Amino acid sequence: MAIEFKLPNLGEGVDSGDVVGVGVKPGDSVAKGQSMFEVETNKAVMDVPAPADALVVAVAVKAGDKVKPGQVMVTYEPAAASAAPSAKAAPAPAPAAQHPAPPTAGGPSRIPAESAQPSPLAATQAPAAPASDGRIVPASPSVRKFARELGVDLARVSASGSGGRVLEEDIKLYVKQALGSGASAAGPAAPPLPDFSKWGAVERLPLKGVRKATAQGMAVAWSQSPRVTQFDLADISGTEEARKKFSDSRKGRPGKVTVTILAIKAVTKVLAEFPHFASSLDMARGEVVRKSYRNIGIAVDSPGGLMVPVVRDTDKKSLSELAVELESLAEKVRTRKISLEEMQGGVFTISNLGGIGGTFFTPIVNWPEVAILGISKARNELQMVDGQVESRLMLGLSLSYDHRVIDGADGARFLRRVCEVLSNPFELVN
Ligand code: CAO
Repeated sequence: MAIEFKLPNLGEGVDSGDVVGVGVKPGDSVAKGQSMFEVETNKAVMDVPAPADALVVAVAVKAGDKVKPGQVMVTYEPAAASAAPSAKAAPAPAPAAQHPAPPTAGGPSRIPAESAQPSPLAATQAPAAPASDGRIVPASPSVRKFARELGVDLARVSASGSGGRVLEEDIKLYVKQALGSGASAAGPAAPPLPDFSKWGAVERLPLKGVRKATAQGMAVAWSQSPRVTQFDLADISGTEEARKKFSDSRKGRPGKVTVTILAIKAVTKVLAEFPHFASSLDMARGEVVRKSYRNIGIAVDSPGGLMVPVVRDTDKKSLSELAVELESLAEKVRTRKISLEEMQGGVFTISNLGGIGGTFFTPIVNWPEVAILGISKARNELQMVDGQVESRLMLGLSLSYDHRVIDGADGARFLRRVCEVLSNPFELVN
């Protein structure tokens, strides 16, 4: 009996992807776990593995197709049913022609898409359809029906019932919140564009992958977070001297302690004094969600686009441990090996453009966080110190924050403290 294999869950918040590689054709034998497709989502390229030893009967998608979880990818017969001999390994999917060349010889990141529960094979006759993230969300049949009628994905609803059950009130709250947010993920509809070709030649490039995710994420962040940006200057002359000495003493060892690492330390320290900067606002419930863990996202520029991997437990790590972790995460971003999990769970973000230049900028809060620190290039400036003009190394800092949660005075105090900590090597390591 032929079985339809449907695309499993692609990860939290990922509702579609582009097929960039097809590694099977009708008549192929595949082994369980063997990669059949490569699907590029807004975060990474994922392998879609075979769910069982099987004989491929038909392939329902081709390179370039947009696919969604639950969509039929192949029809197959289980190896036993088709009396196929033990499946042999087929070649890995060839990247489609339009897939951009990977930045390194290692190739694009391949993250196996997790199987939907209870099993992707049960897709045609699943008793209770799993939520979009593949989980079976506990809810009564009437609540399920209610969600279906409103087109609500249960996986996205915060459950307040016992044992994680979603209640009807939870769905109403979710809908209220969604309506309250006004704009769609891509922002409010913009007026139609003029016909640019009237003025000269134009080229239209598809908006996809990381670029598309960035466009959507920024529109959400911009519309959701009424923000203010505060600027300040940190005198890092002494710290930079200490950093250089420390770096020289560690030459050749992994984990370079850079300005970004010092900023992670400083922000972590100041978050302990201003815990509401590590929160999120739940307007629907009328609550501020305060997080006591300290995971800091770092904006990383890469050929694949801007990504924000998260350095974990920054309050428990030394400068060199943070440096080793950031080096590894930045490398994974640049070689497209970063996983979704490694880009989730941040409470605050740092964006350092100092390697490129500029004085100040206005970073966009990485919603649902409430604050982000932008770092510009440190430069020598003449400053008055104890009545004398001196050349000091000054680092331009820009703190954007969500004014619904943070008042201007606290924004200024927070940033001043970051400057103080960054200016004093003893405060940094204490
Ligand atoms: N001012 C002066 N010097 C700086 C600096 C700054 N703001 N930031 C870094 N430097 C120094 C470092 O201390 C290091 O000095 P040494 O060579 O003397 O040790 C040198 O520049 C190289 O640093 P780096 O850039 O390799 O490492 P980093 O840890 O500072 O930064 C990372 C890592 C991942 C943040 C960076 O490589 C990057 O991708 N930056 C871009 C972030 C971005 O795109 N932001 C925009 C987001 S919004 O569109």
